[in-house]
Amino acid sequence: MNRLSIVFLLHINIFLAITLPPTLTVNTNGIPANVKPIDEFTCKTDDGRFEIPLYGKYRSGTNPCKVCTCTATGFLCEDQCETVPASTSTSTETTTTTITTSTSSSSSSSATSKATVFSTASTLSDQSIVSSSLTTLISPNNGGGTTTSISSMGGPDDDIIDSLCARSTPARDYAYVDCSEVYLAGKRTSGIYEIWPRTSPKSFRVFCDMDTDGGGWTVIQRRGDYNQQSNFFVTWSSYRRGFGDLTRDFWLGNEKIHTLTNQNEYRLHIDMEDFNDQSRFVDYEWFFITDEQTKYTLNLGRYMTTSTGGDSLSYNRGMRFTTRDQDNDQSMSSQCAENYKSGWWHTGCTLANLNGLYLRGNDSTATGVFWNNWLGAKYSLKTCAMKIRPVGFNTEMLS
Ligand SMILES: [Ca+2]
Repeated sequence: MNRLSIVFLLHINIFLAITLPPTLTVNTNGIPANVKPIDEFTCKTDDGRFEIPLYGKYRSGTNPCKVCTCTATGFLCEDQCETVPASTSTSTETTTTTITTSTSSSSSSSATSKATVFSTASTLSDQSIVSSSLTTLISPNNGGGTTTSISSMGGPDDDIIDSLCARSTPARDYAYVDCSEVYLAGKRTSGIYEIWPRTSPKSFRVFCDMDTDGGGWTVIQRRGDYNQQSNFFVTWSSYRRGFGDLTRDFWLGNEKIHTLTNQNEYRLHIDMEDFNDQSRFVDYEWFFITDEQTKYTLNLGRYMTTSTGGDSLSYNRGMRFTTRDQDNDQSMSSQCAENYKSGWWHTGCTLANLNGLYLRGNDSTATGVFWNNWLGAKYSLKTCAMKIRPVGFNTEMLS
């Protein structure tokens, strides 16, 4: 061994002496502690159903306000429903608008709204959380999300993971359960916002209509005369997940619509336009869809007589969702989704086909975007949008 080698080994020994602990810690079971790879460290939830990796987050199904982070010493939980001063909230919001008046009343309205909404939490099942993949909750390496930067919905669920960890700071910005709460928090510009329905295991982006009839609408579907058209004649899994572009035409996704419409009582509003600058709207007193197990069945209140477009949706009441690859309709002889080129709550088959082909006006095939009781089944509309808002929204605004 030459002199150089001896010097080298001496340095290595000095280095190891400095960097390594003198002894390995051993726990009471005789197993060396701290040897478990960090990516295998987990925290088990109280109910024993889930193991959450280190730094992963878990949202309680029984207390939606409680969000827990797995740490080396167990879950560290925080109440994300705390109301922070409105000024703090708006200062961090990238899409904050011109509303500057009555921040205190806005804040209290929001709190009132949330208290009302949460009072129904105990009636909700944990099923939606169980049925969702909790592994998607885990995202120790992600960065912060924004409310406006990403609108595409067609990709994997990964694109909405980012927002989960971002939610913890500041909590209030990501605590809105729908667009009505976004509105009540003072954000009055239509656009894309982050929401987190109470029974959803993760947040996601939606388009909020803050202009129609007082605003606060969460848009669940939209069609329009865009150069680039999304394909609505797609499969069950696409309708479940959602597709399209929130800034253009899209279907929000049956799973998201399910979690949204089961956290509160929602009104359904549909706006429509033809190619002659005529427009109509319809309202249904309430609206929700069931879970995937029961095929996202359409539950629909009465048609409101103040509507102008005619009642073309009551015919589909109580129907299961049908897509090109899953026939849940009432017709024994035909596949309604195939016949009408849409995913819809087909009966046998339908008077409304808002997810049909985008055919621009008259078409003889009755496969377009139609609302039969306005322009018939052989006129494909220029625009339509389906949107929901809590039934008590106006009352809350006045209180
Ligand atoms: Ca059939």
